[in-house]
Amino acid sequence: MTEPETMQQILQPTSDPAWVLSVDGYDPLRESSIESRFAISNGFLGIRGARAASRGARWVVPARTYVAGLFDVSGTEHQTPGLVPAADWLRVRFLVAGEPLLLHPGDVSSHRMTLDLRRGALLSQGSRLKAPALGLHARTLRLVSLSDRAVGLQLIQLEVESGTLDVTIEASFEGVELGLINDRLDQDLGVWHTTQTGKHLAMASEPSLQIDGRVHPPTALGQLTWSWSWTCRPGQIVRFQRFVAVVRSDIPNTDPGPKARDKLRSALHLGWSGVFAAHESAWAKRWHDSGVEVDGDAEAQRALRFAIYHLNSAADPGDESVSIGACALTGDDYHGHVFWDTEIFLLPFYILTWPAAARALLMYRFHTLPEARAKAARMGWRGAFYAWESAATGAEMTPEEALGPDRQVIHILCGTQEQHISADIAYAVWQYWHATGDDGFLLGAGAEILLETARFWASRATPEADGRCHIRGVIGPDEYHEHIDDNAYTNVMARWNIRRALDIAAALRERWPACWTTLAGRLRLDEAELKQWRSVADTLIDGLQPTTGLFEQFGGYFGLEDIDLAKYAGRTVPMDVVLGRERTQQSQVVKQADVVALLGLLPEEFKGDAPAVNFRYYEPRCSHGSSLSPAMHGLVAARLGDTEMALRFFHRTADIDLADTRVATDGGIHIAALGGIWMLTVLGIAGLSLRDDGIDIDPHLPADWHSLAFRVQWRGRCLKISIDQDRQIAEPTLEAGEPMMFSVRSSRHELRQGAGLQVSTAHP
Ligand code: IFM
Repeated sequence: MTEPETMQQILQPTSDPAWVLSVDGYDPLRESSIESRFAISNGFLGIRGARAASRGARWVVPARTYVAGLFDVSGTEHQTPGLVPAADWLRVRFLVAGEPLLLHPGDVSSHRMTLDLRRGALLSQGSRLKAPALGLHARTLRLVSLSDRAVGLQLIQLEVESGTLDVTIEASFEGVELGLINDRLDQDLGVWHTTQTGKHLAMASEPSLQIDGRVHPPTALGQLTWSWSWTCRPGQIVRFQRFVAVVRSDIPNTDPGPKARDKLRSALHLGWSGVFAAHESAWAKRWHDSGVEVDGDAEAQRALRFAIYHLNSAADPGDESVSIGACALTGDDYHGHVFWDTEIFLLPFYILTWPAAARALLMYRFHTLPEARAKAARMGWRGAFYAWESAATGAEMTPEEALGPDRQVIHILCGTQEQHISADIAYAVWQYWHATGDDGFLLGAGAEILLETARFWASRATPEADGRCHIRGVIGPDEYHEHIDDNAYTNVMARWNIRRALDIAAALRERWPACWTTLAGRLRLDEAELKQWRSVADTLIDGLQPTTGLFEQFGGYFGLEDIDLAKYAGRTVPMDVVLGRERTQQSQVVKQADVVALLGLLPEEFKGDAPAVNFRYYEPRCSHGSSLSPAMHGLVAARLGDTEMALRFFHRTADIDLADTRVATDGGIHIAALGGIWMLTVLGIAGLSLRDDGIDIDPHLPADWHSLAFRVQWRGRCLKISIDQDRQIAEPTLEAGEPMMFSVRSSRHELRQGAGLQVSTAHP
């Protein structure tokens, strides 16, 4: 932004429909899902898209505000520690002649709420608030700054259309007593702490009001409350602006209040236009680095924009003490807990478009290693067994029980049996290092994660009479089958984890011997143990049937009841509800990509025609009972060249959060599915894979996609890749960094800055 924009301009959403998501009117049944979808976030602060006009006595309904890492046990509702919402700092009440303005459905019929994906802002406009003798036209904007993540901004502009009346605007915080314990409430600052986790939160705020360009001082002040009274007249333009600065401290007995005030002061110094400009340019940089352009399929383009918007909103490269929960900062579902979703479905996006964010997410796993070690030790194993559900410290957060659809208590075994999480984290560590060449990370953190997770597997797998090692009593990604033996996904990922750890041990010894001596000494790792790891990896059973090339999902799977899922097409509930838990467990019905996920992550483990053989076997048996599932299937279908099926899975994934039919969005968006859309597109449809000396693509564009273009970062280089289906060429451009290799399948080329390259994508 070169010229400072006027507030009028900023309150105007972009007119390009490809960059916005809009909703008109008010439908109480859809409100919760809209709030999730229209959430704004910067990875530190997340605010649900509660609309600016409600039917209640308040003008602004409470907008749940989440602060990354603010975990606590919240009251009596449930004892699982979860994210506790902070106070809603956006509250505004409008009083006409002393009475709160009540809105009725008809009053907000012209109301339009718009999520501006390009600028990362939520806008509303067109509300005609009609009190008995007053007509107002309102426009609003809210954002949480991507430039300074502590800062939020709210703007409201009112145009008085009719009526001369005494009015009051009251700005306050809602929920100051909710969830957190109040340390102090000053006029402009609140400080709270959590009940059990020793965290502190401070929120400092300053609103102001201008009438026809002149500052109107508050007529009354209270604790985090400001009000302005005046006589409103037709033609008046009233502008309200509010800044908030939020600071979390994880150090017990500290007061983050002064820091929040400092942050607020800096924001006030910049002013709303300065805050907006910095935020907008931070978003422009993210879109430059991570945007994906599809020509020829507007719906797919919209789905990608929406996905990339939320992915960019979810991460904070500046905070290594937090990771991204299953719903990011957009809702209460899963209590803000972190699952394998982050490493397997989100990290590919961050590694290739935002390495600093990827690094911070992996450092969170490094900082939570002590809890992972403690969990392994508690269960009688060695090394690091990460929490299936992780929060602030990395301690296991998976609830032990839940109520099933029939109100029966179900014992949840994932916290002890869904062990593949340790290999998933090791996988992401390796992918990050391989893609970025960040040796500092490897030496300071990554190697230790790889070694400790490998040590876990080597202690977890048991040699048996058949001369093979087995891993019994686990749950794979397909959570319908519990307490199973030798899950192919788990075992092959575990074997891969051990082998990569051995590679790293060898690399450290050769290239960084002093570092190896220190690390091996600290971990008490000797040659005999490395030898035992090698033997476990070499003898670990993997379920591969040499005659067919099929991996058996787990021991005994092929003997289970084979149910034709096509007969259940059109069902509205998950398959385990249709069949009941017991029958599902005795069947081959799969909840989500399991062997297919293995194929997506480690295609090199599938030789010859095994990729197609396994996909054809497992795809019809998958009921997609998890939002993670369709994208992984789409990725594999695309790589296998089944572009139509890939596109069907693309749209199915996009519908999870964008279609109005999915009530499950009420509790937050499904960030893994959104990461999956990017993976499906870049790793599947473009067929991007990383080599030791560069990047390879193998494109399979859907018929309507004339072209596909995106950027990736690889070992300090920035690369733009455009694939033109009509001309059957790929045009890679090296925008920054040293020469590298670029291949379309087996056609290899050196890529240099400033030297254009066109490579045929035609299949022979
Ligand atoms: O991690 C997933 C799991 O694979 C299926 N149930 C939901 C979790 C959170 O998204």
